[in-house]
Amino acid sequence: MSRFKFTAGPWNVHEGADAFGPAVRPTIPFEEKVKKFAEIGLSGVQFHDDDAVPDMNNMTEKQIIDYAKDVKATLDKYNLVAEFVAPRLWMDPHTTDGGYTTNSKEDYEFAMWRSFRSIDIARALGCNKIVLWLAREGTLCAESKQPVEKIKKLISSINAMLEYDKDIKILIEPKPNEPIDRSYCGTIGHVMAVSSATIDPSRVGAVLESAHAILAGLDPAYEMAFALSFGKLWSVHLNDQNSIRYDQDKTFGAENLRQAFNQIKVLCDNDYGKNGEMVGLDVKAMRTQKVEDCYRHLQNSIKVVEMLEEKVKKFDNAFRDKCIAERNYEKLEMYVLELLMKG
Ligand code: XUL
Ligand code: MN
Repeated sequence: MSRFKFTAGPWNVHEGADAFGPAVRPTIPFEEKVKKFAEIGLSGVQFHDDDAVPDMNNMTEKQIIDYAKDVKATLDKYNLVAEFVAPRLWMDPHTTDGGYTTNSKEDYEFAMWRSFRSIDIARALGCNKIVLWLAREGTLCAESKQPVEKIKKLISSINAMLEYDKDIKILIEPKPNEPIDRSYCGTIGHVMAVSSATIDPSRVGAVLESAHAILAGLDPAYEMAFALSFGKLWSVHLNDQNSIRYDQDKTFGAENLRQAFNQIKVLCDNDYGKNGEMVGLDVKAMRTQKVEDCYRHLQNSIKVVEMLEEKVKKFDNAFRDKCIAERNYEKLEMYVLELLMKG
C-alpha cells in the first residue's frame, strides 16, 4: 500500500491518436473510466474544464455549474474527489495564438471567460485547485510577441483569477516547449518568480510533471525539491520521458529508475501529501496497447511508486551520513545502485 493518494485525468485513458496517425482505440465513456479509476485504487480525478463540461462554450454560466454538479454526483458515487480543474485553452480555435499572451483582444477575453468558468466548475466539483498548463503561452515565431509585456500580462491574468475567487489556489504546470517553440514559463524557477509577482503569492504554487522537467534538461526530483523548499509543491504529475524529444508521458520509472527513485525519495523525505496534496499520474498508454488492457500504464505506475517507496524505506541514512563524513560519494553512489538493483 502506498502512502500517497493517486489521481489521473480522463485524458490518461485515450484513443491512441498521435501527430502522425488517427485513433486506434474506441472512446471509453466518462463514467466507465471513473468506475475503473476507483477499482484500480485512485482517490481522485483531474479535470480539464471541458472534460467535466464538454459543450461549455455553448452553455450559459448557470448551465455549466449545473452540469458540473451532476459530474460531482458521479464522482461521489464512486467515492472519488476532484483534484483540480485546468482550462483547456490550447484546443480551442479562439486560442490558436495562446490565451493569456495572445495578440488578439477577443481571444484574450475568451481565455479569461474559460478561466473563470474553470473556477466555477472546480467549485461545483468541490475543489479549489486550478491548474494552468501554459501550453501556448509563448511563441512559434520568436519575434511575434513582446515577451516582457506578455509575461506581465500572464501575471495580471492570474491576478484576475485570484480576485474572482478568494479561496482558489492556482497551480502553474511549467513546460519549456511543445506545442510551442519557446515557453514563457518553462521551469519551477519561473513559476516561483511568477508566483511572487502576483497579488497573493500564498495562493500561487506549482505542479511539477516529471517529463516536463526532463524536456527542460532538468532533474524532476530537483525541480520538486525547489518547489518544496518554498512550500509550493501542491501537485505532481509523475511519468517518464526518454530524453529531450516529443512529450512521451511514459509509465513512471520506465526510462530512468534512479531518477524515479529520487522523485519518490524527495516526496517521502518531505512528507509530501501531509496537506492533502495528491500524486497525479500523467501517463499515456502506448499506441500499440489494446483497449482490453488500456489502464495498465496507470496500474504499472502505481506499482512502481509503491516499489520505490519500499526502497526509500530501506535507504540507510546512517550509511549515507558515514559516506558524507568520509566524503566518499563513490561509495554512496554504489550503495544507491545496489539498493535499486538488489531485490
Ligand atoms: C501536457 C500536460 C497536461 C496538463 C494538464 O503536457 O501535462 O495534460 O497536465 O492540462
Ligand atoms: Mn501534466
